[in-house]
Amino acid sequence: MSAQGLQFQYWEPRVEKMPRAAIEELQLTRLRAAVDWALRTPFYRERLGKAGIKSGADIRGLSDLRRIPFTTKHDLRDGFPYGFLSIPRDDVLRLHASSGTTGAPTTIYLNAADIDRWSNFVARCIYGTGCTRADVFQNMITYGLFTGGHGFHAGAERVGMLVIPSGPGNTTRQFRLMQDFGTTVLHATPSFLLHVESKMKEEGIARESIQLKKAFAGAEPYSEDTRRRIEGLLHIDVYNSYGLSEMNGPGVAFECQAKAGLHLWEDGYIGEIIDPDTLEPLPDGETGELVLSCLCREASPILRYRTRDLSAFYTEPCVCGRTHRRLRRITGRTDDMLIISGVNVFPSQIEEVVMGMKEVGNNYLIILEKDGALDRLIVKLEVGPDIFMDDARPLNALREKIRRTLQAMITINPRVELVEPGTLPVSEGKAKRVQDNRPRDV
Ligand code: DLL
Repeated sequence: MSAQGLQFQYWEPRVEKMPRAAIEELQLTRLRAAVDWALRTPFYRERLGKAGIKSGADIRGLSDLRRIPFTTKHDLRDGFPYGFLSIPRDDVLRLHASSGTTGAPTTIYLNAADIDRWSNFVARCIYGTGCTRADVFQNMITYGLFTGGHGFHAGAERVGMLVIPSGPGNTTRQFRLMQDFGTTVLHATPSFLLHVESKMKEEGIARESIQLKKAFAGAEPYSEDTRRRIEGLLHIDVYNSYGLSEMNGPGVAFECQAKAGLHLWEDGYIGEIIDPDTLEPLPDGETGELVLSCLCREASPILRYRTRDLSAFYTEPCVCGRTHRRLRRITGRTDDMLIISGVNVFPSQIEEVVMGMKEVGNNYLIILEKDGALDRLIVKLEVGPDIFMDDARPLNALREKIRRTLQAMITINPRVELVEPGTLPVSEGKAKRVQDNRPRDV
């Protein structure tokens, strides 16, 4: 099929172009099964029980979704480590955890069927952008507990691409890999892609020496302007990729070649947009908080998860012919979570570290800036009254101790600045502890 001169290709044409009524029927069947899986977890046994849901059969129609209480990140943390596990531990093959947290991370578990379905969703996303087994895929995103590396790795292998598991960082090595193996597709955060571009200039890498055609960019918010900038600078197509660990990771919603919103894979996820204050559902087209239910995971079923991400559903059909509704680019969040170079950080995590140190005074400030294309985190702290500012050695030791402890907690290396007591601004109302000076992206 072709529109706007594009040749669309489908990984699973029957599913991707399924009539709406059939999608909804499938969702209902899968929701009932998901409720049955959920009822095997301590958390949902209690929550769903209170809502009068004792079995999947109690869900009569999709409108009964609203009878299911919301699940929040707090709930997931409270349920750590096994409150959301629905199968015997011996049947679990892997776990992933939300980035940026070490204390009580939100953990999800996957069995063999879960990994298989997740990989298939990612393959569907990748293939839908026109990739084939002839492509060489350089996965410049973090592996480890983060879902981005492993999720894309598996999806790209399933498409049959040659996968280079480079992970992020070390641009010189990244360029070598691109040149040596003829990389055609990149995966990274949008800020790392911008960084790659400026390093390319700096290191004198000629564009003709690499064969890049496209990139998948996600894990953090970015604007249409940023996308165009990356596309223009690197001469590639950039596709927006949305996902979250609680819903497996990447592969939840993705742009097709029309690049006009992200198709939410509605055979795997049910999406709702709600008013974050009244918690009432909003009609298609209106902006609100995205709530997602996972229909494709047995080991950690999560229903009606409040993502805190702000988006809206586009109502008109997509030129690509896919029937799965499209989400508008995520424009922000309804909570205070910061995304620093793709890593999720709550200001409260930083507070926990700094306020736990007796040498630290009462006031601190979290500053976010751009260092070229990359994010920089600066934590500015007043020292306690017993610390002398003119004694450099203990001051340096303290700075280093705070830096190390923070890095261990949030995985990001901050710049720590110490100032005299009483010098940071004190606000009369609510303390304003975060100064996000990164250019507003949306
Ligand atoms: O960031 C999963 C992922 C990996 C997505 C690779 C895409 C590519 P978390 O670490 O749990 O998971 O962070 C999820 O990141 O709730 C959004 O706030 C934000 N986010 C993810 N993708 C986008 C995007 C992964 N394309 C949180 N645009 C989400 C805007 C995004 N925000």
